[in-house]
Amino acid sequence: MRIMIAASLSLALFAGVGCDTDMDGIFDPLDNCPAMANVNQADSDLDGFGDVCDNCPNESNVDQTDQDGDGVGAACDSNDLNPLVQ
Ligand SMILES: [Ca+2]
Ligand SMILES: [Ca+2]
Ligand SMILES: [Ca+2]
Ligand SMILES: [Ca+2]
Repeated sequence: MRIMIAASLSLALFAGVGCDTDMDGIFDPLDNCPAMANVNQADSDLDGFGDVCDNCPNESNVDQTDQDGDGVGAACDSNDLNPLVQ
Protein backbone atom coordinates (compact mmCIF):
# COMPACT_ATOMS: atom_id res chain seq x y z
CA MET A 1 0.00 0.00 0.00
CA ARG A 2 2.79 2.40 0.99
CA ILE A 3 4.59 1.67 -2.28
CA MET A 4 1.39 2.32 -4.28
CA ILE A 5 0.87 5.70 -2.58
CA ALA A 6 4.51 6.68 -3.13
CA ALA A 7 4.24 5.64 -6.76
CA SER A 8 1.06 7.62 -7.36
CA LEU A 9 2.56 10.68 -5.64
CA SER A 10 5.71 10.59 -7.73
CA LEU A 11 3.64 10.01 -10.86
CA ALA A 12 1.56 13.09 -9.96
CA LEU A 13 4.70 15.18 -9.58
CA PHE A 14 6.14 13.75 -12.78
CA ALA A 15 2.99 14.42 -14.76
CA GLY A 16 2.69 17.89 -13.28
CA VAL A 17 -1.06 17.56 -12.87
CA GLY A 18 -1.09 18.42 -9.16
CA CYS A 19 -2.07 16.28 -6.26
CA ASP A 20 -4.61 13.68 -5.26
CA THR A 21 -6.22 15.16 -2.15
CA ASP A 22 -8.48 12.21 -1.33
CA MET A 23 -5.84 9.62 -2.28
CA ASP A 24 -8.28 7.65 -4.44
CA GLY A 25 -5.75 7.36 -7.25
CA ILE A 26 -7.43 9.95 -9.50
CA PHE A 27 -5.65 13.28 -9.64
CA ASP A 28 -7.67 16.32 -8.56
CA PRO A 29 -8.05 17.92 -12.01
CA LEU A 30 -9.55 14.68 -13.32
CA ASP A 31 -11.44 13.69 -10.16
CA ASN A 32 -15.19 14.45 -10.24
CA CYS A 33 -15.04 14.64 -6.44
CA PRO A 34 -11.53 15.76 -5.41
CA ALA A 35 -12.14 15.86 -1.66
CA MET A 36 -13.80 12.44 -1.28
CA ALA A 37 -12.44 9.06 -2.28
CA ASN A 38 -14.54 7.60 -5.10
CA VAL A 39 -12.46 5.27 -7.19
CA ASN A 40 -15.36 4.36 -9.48
CA GLN A 41 -16.11 8.05 -10.28
CA ALA A 42 -19.82 7.16 -10.37
CA ASP A 43 -21.90 10.07 -11.66
CA SER A 44 -25.47 8.84 -12.07
CA ASP A 45 -26.93 12.07 -13.48
CA LEU A 46 -23.86 12.86 -15.62
CA ASP A 47 -23.61 16.48 -14.45
CA GLY A 48 -19.89 16.21 -13.74
CA PHE A 49 -20.20 15.94 -9.95
CA GLY A 50 -19.54 12.48 -8.54
CA ASP A 51 -22.44 10.90 -6.66
CA VAL A 52 -20.60 11.05 -3.30
CA CYS A 53 -20.29 14.85 -3.42
CA ASP A 54 -23.28 15.76 -5.61
CA ASN A 55 -25.98 17.54 -3.57
CA CYS A 56 -28.53 15.99 -5.97
CA PRO A 57 -27.00 12.69 -7.18
CA ASN A 58 -30.00 11.82 -9.35
CA GLU A 59 -30.77 15.29 -10.70
CA SER A 60 -28.49 17.07 -13.16
CA ASN A 61 -27.57 20.37 -11.46
CA VAL A 62 -24.27 21.74 -12.72
CA ASP A 63 -24.44 24.81 -10.46
CA GLN A 64 -24.97 22.75 -7.24
CA THR A 65 -27.11 25.62 -5.90
CA ASP A 66 -28.24 25.10 -2.31
CA GLN A 67 -29.78 28.33 -1.02
CA ASP A 68 -30.74 27.10 2.46
CA GLY A 69 -27.42 25.32 2.97
CA ASP A 70 -28.92 22.04 4.15
CA GLY A 71 -26.78 19.97 1.82
CA VAL A 72 -29.69 19.17 -0.50
CA GLY A 73 -29.46 21.02 -3.82
CA ALA A 74 -32.22 23.32 -5.03
CA ALA A 75 -32.90 20.92 -7.92
CA CYS A 76 -34.07 18.18 -5.54
CA ASP A 77 -35.00 20.14 -2.40
CA SER A 78 -38.79 20.54 -2.09
CA ASN A 79 -38.19 23.76 -0.14
CA ASP A 80 -34.75 25.27 -0.75
CA LEU A 81 -35.48 28.26 1.48
CA ASN A 82 -36.03 26.18 4.62
CA PRO A 83 -33.18 23.99 5.87
CA LEU A 84 -35.64 21.93 7.92
CA VAL A 85 -37.50 20.84 4.79
CA GLN A 86 -35.80 18.73 2.14
CA1 LIG B 1 -12.33 11.47 -5.53
CA1 LIG C 1 -23.63 13.87 -10.56
CA1 LIG D 1 -26.52 16.39 -9.57
CA1 LIG E 1 -31.25 22.92 0.14
